[in-house]
Amino acid sequence: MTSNTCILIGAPVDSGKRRRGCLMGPDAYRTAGLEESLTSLGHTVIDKGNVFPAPHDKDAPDHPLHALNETIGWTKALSDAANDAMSEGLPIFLGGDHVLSAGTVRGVSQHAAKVGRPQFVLWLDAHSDYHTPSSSDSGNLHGTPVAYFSGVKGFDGFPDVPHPVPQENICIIGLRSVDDAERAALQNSQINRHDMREIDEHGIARPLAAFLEKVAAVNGMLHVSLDVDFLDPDVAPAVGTTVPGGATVREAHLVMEMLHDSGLMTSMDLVELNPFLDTRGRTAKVMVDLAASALGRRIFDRPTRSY
Ligand code: HAR
Ligand code: MN
Ligand code: MN
Ligand code: MN
Repeated sequence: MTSNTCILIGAPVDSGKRRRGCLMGPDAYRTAGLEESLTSLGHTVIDKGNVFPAPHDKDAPDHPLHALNETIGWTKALSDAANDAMSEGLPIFLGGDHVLSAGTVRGVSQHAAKVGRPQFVLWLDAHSDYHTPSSSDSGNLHGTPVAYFSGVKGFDGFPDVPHPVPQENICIIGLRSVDDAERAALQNSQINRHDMREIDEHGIARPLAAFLEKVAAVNGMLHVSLDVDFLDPDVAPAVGTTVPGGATVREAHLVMEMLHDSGLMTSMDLVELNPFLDTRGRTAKVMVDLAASALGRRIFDRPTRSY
């Protein structure tokens, strides 16, 4: 196994929705032993502590977009942190809610452009998070990062996106809660999207293997964004937006194991963990185990196979 320098970056973002608690996520991952798990796999681990949002105006409580200014502050700070960390190792962003990926993906894409490689994103989520601020009914910006980093217009006040991730370089797996506006926009896009029905019918390995081949063919950089609600709430209850019918623990591990075998993952987000809703840390532990599988934990070595 190749060993990495893993850069842990706490992103206690809680501004992307109204229900509070994701700000405790980074410490829950630390408490669940993420650093120790990765170290035991032979990696060098550097915990950089937590990021803080860039200075921003106070948010008006009655604004239709919840905590817009704070979210813009996070996007700026995390984009810089991500861009910097990419030259030091493999950053793992400890969320925080999913709006943090507006910043992290913007930052890693800037780095990819600098080194002249295409950026890809694997989005593991029950939701597509493809709203614009104006199409969102909830006003919760954690439902918007995919639109932001792929260059959709309408993110007034946010930093511009000089290197948007091309639609065909994005793959969403796990979908089972997509709003009408998102469905229409996705159907008009080149984004690769796989709902739970497809996974039920064909398994999870097939769409993932096809996507990884595309990344490998062009020596792409791969950012993986793992939302807790990708998993079934029976096994990962600590999330504000539970949607029944999610990935099993084994399906999620297979994704992580295949990612590791591919050697393609260059950065990762762990998002939407709300420790306030957890039972005895079980969701934090599942997420730590998944991150460990993505970084090489295995029972036995096995020959490469095709799907
Ligand atoms: N689509 C819904 C909205 O925009 C729910 C979005 C929920 N997003 C997350 N992350 N929990 O995937 O409000
Ligand atoms: Mn603030
Ligand atoms: Mn999400
Ligand atoms: Mn989600």
